[in-house]
Amino acid sequence: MTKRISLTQHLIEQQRLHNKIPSELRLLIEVVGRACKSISHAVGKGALGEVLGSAESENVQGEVQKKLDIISNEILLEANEWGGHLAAMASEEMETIHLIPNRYPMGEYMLLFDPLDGSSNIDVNVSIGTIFSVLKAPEGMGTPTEQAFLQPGAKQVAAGYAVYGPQTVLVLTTGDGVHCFTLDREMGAWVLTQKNIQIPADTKEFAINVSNSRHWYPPVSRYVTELLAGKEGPLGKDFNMRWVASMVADVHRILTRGGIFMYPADAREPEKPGKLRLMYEANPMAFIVEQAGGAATNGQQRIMDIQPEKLHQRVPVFLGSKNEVERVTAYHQQ
Ligand code: AHM
Ligand code: MG
Repeated sequence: MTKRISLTQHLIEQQRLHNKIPSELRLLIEVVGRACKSISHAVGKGALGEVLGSAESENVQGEVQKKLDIISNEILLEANEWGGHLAAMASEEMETIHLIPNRYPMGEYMLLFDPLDGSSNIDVNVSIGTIFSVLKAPEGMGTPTEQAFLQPGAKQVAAGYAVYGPQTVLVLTTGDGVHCFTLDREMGAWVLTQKNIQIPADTKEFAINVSNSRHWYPPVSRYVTELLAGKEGPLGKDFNMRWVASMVADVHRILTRGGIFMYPADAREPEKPGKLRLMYEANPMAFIVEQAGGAATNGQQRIMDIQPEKLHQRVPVFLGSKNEVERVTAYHQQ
């Protein structure tokens, strides 16, 4: 049997090699990993745990919250409050930032998360996940403010996601490649199952919600028309299409076999560019995708270079196999 490497061992060895995972950051990643195990457990219970269905409340984006959205948010908050590694947290499910209670020490990191991504898939038993991003608190910050969080994605020190699917996996980067861990459900342990994941630069697979096509702007319409034209069209090859409607699952497929994922802005509500949120969806996924050799843009520029203006700001997203992301980005720039 090949030797199993746990998340802890992997993090310690990475620290020895690259000196980028100080013990507080390691604690943070392990605590998030533990919280993801709890979320995976709650998700896995489904109807038996009475966790399905709506919570009859709305989040700051005006979306109806599911019971599991709230449970997952609580799990991540509780797990991360007491360790002394965090200065503050922010979540898709909370309007304002969450400060560390006074009874606990404050650390130097800031954690952002989408506790349960792909909410529309919870009740239908399709893959969902958790996305997280880690920033450093600005020096001499004092009491954390929303302003302290508004750093471009290039400043992330770690990012990752968990997918709760047929297997539960945790995908992680601290800026030295992308590594994947599979949850051994009997042992309750994260086991390293893939190192240095690379996204192929070319692909024959795309992901976009085509039901919005009548609202698309011309560069996206042009690009998707070319994809659909297949071998006979200007791209000269046939493309397949997949859309899970859970970004975590769509990105995980792209990390596994390549592809391009798009959630563009469209003409419906120009003040809301796209659906996905910059700080806890697009930035962490962009960091992971770039670390795996792919690209991530908003159609105009690298996602990780965008200076955030608001915690819950939305952003158009094009990410995945480099050559296709560059093509659709060039169509926007023309
Ligand atoms: P959520 O965070 O409320 O679950 O919304 C984000 C999700 C993404 O995971 C997914 O790519 C997208 O919404 C799907 O949107 P649509 O239902 O428009 O296809
Ligand atoms: Mg989400």
